[in-house]
Amino acid sequence: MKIPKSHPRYDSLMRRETLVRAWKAGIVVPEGLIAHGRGEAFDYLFGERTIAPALVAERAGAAWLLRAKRPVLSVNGNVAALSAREVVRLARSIPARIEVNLFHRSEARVRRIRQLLERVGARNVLGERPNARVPGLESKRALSHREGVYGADVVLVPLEDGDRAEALVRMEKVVISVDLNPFSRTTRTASIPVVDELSRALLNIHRFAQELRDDPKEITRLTRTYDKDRNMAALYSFLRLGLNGVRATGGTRGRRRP
Ligand code: PTJ
Repeated sequence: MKIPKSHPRYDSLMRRETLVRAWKAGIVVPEGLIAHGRGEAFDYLFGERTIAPALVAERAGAAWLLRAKRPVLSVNGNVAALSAREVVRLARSIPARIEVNLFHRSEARVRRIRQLLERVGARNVLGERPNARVPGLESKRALSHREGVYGADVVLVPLEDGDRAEALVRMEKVVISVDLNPFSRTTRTASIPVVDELSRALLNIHRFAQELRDDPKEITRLTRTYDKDRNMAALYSFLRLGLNGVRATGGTRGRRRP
């Protein structure tokens, strides 16, 4: 389908088209399309923009990734389809390993996602032939690499399921999630929950990493001062204010119409 550039929600519609194409190519699972719809609904509530508390979490996330000894970015089907280039760029700038780690795992899909990442410049992507299991997880999400998610000290988990986020926190890793659902188990469990749309979040984390890389004092300050509870409280009040604004104005102020 050709989407006119003039459409007020062009970016969002393009993301949907990209995901459908990736589903046809065997990168995304049908469940990934459902997950995306859930994310879109929350993004709409936030006005389809990055809100201030998300920026705070993104900056803290960048600082933790830069400070890490073994940082790892975890990639699933949706993340590969929507943001392969951004993942590779972020991995290079930290630098961090990339591991393909799937909930609906099949070896063929891990291989296809690894190849997609390599086509946009990734090297030594982990995922095939896993050599470790995250303890306490029944799902195939547990399959991982000692040089990857299993051995990481800081791990970025975009569009995660709550079970693995919990298991990784139990392993005492710093878990940075990206999930538009402010109430999901992942968001509630992660050490640094980023409640923002995936592509915007990755761009912002990359930008902050570039800014911070030569500023070790600021990196230390950010890792010491980030306060998850305060950040989430700010996020919930943004959400409340946004909803009150919708009630007061009939839903159009500051928002793009569908
Ligand atoms: O590729 P696989 O097999 O690993 O499967 C990937 C999915 C996403 C299907 C799997 O991890 C899954 O089932 O995830 P959940 O439990 O549905 O959670 C995904 C979360 O991501 C939901 O809370 C959505 O709100 C959120 N989400 C979806 N799209 C975006 C998003 N958050 C930010 N940006 C998005 N574009």
